[in-house]
Amino acid sequence: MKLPNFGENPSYDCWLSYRTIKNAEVLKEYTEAFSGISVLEESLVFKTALNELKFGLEKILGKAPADTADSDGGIVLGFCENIKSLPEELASGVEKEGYIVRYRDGKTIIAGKTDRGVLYGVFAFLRLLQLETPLEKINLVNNPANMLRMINHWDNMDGTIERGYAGNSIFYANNGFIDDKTRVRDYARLLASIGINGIVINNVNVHYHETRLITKLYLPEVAKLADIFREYGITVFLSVNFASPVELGELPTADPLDVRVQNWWREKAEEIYSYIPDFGGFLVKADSEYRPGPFTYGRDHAEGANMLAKALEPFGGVVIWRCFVYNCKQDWRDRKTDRANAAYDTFMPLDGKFMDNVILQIKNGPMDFQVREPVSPLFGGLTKTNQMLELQITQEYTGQQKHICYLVPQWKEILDFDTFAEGRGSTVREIIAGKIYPQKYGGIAAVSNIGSDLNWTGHVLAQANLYGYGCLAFNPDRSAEEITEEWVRLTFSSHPYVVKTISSILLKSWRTYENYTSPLGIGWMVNPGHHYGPNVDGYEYSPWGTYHRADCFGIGVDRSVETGTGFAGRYHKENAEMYNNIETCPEELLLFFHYVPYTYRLKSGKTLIQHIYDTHFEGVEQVRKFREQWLTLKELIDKERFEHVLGRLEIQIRDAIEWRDVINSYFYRKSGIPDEKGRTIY
Ligand code: GCW
Repeated sequence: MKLPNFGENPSYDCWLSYRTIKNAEVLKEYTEAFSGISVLEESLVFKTALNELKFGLEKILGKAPADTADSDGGIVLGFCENIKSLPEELASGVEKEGYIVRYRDGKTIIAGKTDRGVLYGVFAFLRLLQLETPLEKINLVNNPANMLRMINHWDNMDGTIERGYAGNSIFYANNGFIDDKTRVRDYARLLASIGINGIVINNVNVHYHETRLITKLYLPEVAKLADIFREYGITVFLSVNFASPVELGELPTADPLDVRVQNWWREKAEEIYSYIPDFGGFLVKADSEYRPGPFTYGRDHAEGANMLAKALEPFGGVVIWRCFVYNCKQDWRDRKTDRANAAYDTFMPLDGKFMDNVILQIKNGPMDFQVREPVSPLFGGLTKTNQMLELQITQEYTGQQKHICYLVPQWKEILDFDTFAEGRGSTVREIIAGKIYPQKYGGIAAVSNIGSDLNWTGHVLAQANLYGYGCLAFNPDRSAEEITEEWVRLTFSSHPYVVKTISSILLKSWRTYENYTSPLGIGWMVNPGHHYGPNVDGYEYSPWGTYHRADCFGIGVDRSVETGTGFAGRYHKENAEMYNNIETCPEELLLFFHYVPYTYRLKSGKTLIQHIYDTHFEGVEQVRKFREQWLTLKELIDKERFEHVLGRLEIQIRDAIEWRDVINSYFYRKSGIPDEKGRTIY
């Protein structure tokens, strides 16, 4: 397949389309103001920054800038300390990887403390131009809130992507690496433009071939990828198999306390760093969903993680250790064991036992990326351990990029969630940024939603999830509305009607998806294996409704302290009391925390069963409305993306109807209570 160059295909360009400014006045003003560039430093990333700046300016202004900026009309690109005209009080506000972009009296400064900062500054500057920002408003100081802003790939070397909905891997095919790296470079560019600074390039489920990524068979190839990402200020990490020494046939054990194992990993680290001197470190999924781990040897997760951390320490590498640990073989008759408790109960006793180059990566909720979950109580629970938040951009349980489900509003809620760990204001975003408890490393990671599809994300509107993730990772204070509007303007156009219409669809889409799928925090209810489509008892680890516990009287899981699994009690007092009590529990999580009779009256005055029926009917109507709204954009956006989204909406309507009917009929049969409105429930 011949790839388009940037600027040739709007689906491929994503938010970097760089359309030439049509407004003659603005164009004239900009052309005068940004006629030349001078560069004060030299480095790999600086070179990228300069190239990006030239490329973007030429597209947006329709004219290449000159290589000088001696007089007015110049852009100066450099480190803060080397730019004499930059007032000290401004320069001192810029932190590592932050930037300043400022137009003043005919001169523009794009500066940072590091070359990554300058690169981010360039992309921010180009965004401001694309948004036709008045010159006097070109004045930004931005520092990333999170130290690590990562993307995790669940790519396998056979070219498939676990939970990938946008084609195949752009890194691998046929158990090897793809030679043509054009796509990788374009991807690095997209990621750098939103401030991503780390990438894990293989699946956390490390199979036969990927186990060999850390051997000389593949390290030269990994190094080639690292070379490309490095140009864009992105550090490469690998997921590793905890049992590597055994699976590579080199040792009889992978016991972390065995000296042979420790030495093996130390030598392995040395070997990896000889290929990739700035290698980031390992991501590890251990003792989870049949992956090997320290439990095999009677060791705990701190012992496992620290062994790897010790090996990486001399080289400045880190171990990112996932907390997604639970027993997938739970007996359905066992009503006390609760998967929601698993990560908390495994890791809380280990708080403070990890080395300082270990970071625990915690999924946002205690279960698994459902459309609605409470925040994991490990946030605010752990006080002496580096921690990172893990989100899922790929829409495993949220419509698999066939449905529009814009997740930025969900992520905002998670980041803004107050744990009360140190009183009011102990939000998740403050915790992962290391502001509540000091931590050497911290930040945020998310599972990628991109693949080899020409439009990257399968559904064009799913590009907004990747964009929004990057924005929030850099600056979680930004509002969902602002990010959304910006994305639409960069990606489609600044036409007010287009901006209003697409933003409105995106911002309503999460709630809409929730309406026709899973009510009030109950989750799951999907087909086994691929997790698409409605099946109330279907999820593979939840036979006979282990996770929803619906019977003829009611539905929901009692997670209260007194009569339930006790999960509600894992939170700090304010939240524990709120969740524990059915009266104060937020309704959107009611069934997550409580078993509730179908006849229970919600705050709306409706019974629970009527609420289930109504929201499912409503969800379908909302998707139909999305389609109507989309149709009005026909003359205002390009044909290709118009038709594409329309096609996806048709699928979404069809599947939303199926969801509605399967869920409603299931609960009608269980409860025996008819719909008050007399609608047909199949
Ligand atoms: O949600 C589950 C997914 C698995 C995934 C696992 C995890 C990579 O269904 O496909 O494995 O989570 O996060 O490890």
